[in-house]
Amino acid sequence: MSNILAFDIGASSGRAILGKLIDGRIITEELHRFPNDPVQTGDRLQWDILRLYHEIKQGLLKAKHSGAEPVSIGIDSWAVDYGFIGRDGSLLGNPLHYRDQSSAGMMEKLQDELTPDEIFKRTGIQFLPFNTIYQLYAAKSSQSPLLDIAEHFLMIPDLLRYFLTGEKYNEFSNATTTQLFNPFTQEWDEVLLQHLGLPQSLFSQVLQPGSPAGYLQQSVQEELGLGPIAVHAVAEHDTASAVVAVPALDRSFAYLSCGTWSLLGTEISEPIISEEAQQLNFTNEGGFGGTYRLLKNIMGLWILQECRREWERAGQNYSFPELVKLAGEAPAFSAFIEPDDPMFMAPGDMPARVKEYCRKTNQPIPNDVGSLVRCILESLAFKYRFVLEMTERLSGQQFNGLHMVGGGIHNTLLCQWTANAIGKPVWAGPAEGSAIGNLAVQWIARGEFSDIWEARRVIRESFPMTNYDPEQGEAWYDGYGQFLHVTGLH
Ligand code: ADP
Ligand code: LRH
Repeated sequence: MSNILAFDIGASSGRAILGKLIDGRIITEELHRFPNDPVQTGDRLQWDILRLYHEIKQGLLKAKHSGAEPVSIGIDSWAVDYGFIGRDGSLLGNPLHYRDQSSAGMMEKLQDELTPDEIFKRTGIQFLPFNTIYQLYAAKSSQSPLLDIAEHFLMIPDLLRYFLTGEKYNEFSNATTTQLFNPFTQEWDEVLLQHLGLPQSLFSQVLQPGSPAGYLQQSVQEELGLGPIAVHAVAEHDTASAVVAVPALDRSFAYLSCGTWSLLGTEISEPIISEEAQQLNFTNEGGFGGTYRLLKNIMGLWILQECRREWERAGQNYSFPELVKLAGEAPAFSAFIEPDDPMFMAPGDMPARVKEYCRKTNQPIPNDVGSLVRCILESLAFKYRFVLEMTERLSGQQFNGLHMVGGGIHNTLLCQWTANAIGKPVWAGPAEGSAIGNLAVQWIARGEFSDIWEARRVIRESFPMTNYDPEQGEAWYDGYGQFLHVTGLH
């Protein structure tokens, strides 16, 4: 049976997962896992892109040494970020992290020139301050010298794929997250590009997920001692790959991709670009096979990751399971945060910010680690309910449960609390959703699955799914009222 390889690089870590199809089941093996640590240089926060490329090569070497040279490779990663390629084919500068401060205030500034209505009608994409459109506007506004010499715009997976193959393509699911792609024309939006003063020639052909995207180039083959392995464009936005892997049987389903971010929504066949969608700040990101992902970003486990990092800096090391255990022992419904308050966006002293939020909303201050983690996790669970209800309203569907995928499902307390908060079952799995969705699209491209629904059925049969039924209904119902009151959400 042929082996294929998925590289899935999230904002906190990356992995190389080998996939095999044996007797109609998917067998995966994690060959390589590596941290994705951004680097602060002066006041700039950047991705260590060459280290990530190095780790991809390590993954390829590990595949070779295990005797499992793959016949196909796909790469997915987080969205919105990009690099430029110059005249000589080399990377110009270093990609900025979407949490870098350089695009702060740019969304508002651009909206003084182009109305939000105009931007939303042309793209269907939610307004997030770090969307590529605002990053590029920031580069323009600061007269970045890179813009004078840039010949090609490549997003993170495009760039890593280009290093492997030497071929320059953009990919559909990720391209939509720029807020510069027009889903009606299926092209980069001329009006928006013109307004930013960016030439069309900067942007490349947009490949649909599942398209062939070249082969390992000669120099890479020689360096690694490998053959001309095929590279496929997969659903290269990690959330798009995660949605491919949702093991739903019903065409109408809700999902929560739970990692650094929490992305909650549903899959639709046409973008919903209405006044209501804009007002609720929902997005219509591109998916596999011409589908769209009607969803909303929720700040997610980022807040917990940053707390952990802060405690580590202070010499207190906690693993995620330890933090979850402490949260389980802390008193319930004591204090809440609105996870999407902009104060939680930038890296920094997150425990202090959570306490500050509680102080300014006149709530008890969670002073110990367990109470603080509990405050974050309960607040996330309630925010999931809030966004799930919005998704139902906007899509005109009623969901009888929520599929959860991503590393966050290792947090069994969060899964249970989510079920309690929404008052419906949570079906958790697979944890490596993005990598499995990446593999699935390669198998579809190779004709080994007929379509996404066959892929989803096989994923369901190959990976365990844990059911969480809602508990303590009344307490969580009352808790939700308290959450809405404190956060002012309505
Ligand atoms: P990303 O792809 O965005 O980097 P992942 O999908 O790998 O993120 O999910 C990482 C998150 O999963 C961590 O921030 C952590 O909160 C959670 N997580 C991972 N492993 C565990 C665990 N054993 N127990 C509890 N939570 C976990
Ligand atoms: C999740 C994710 C999300 C984007 C954010 C930048 O990893 O790709 O879908 O909004 O990162």
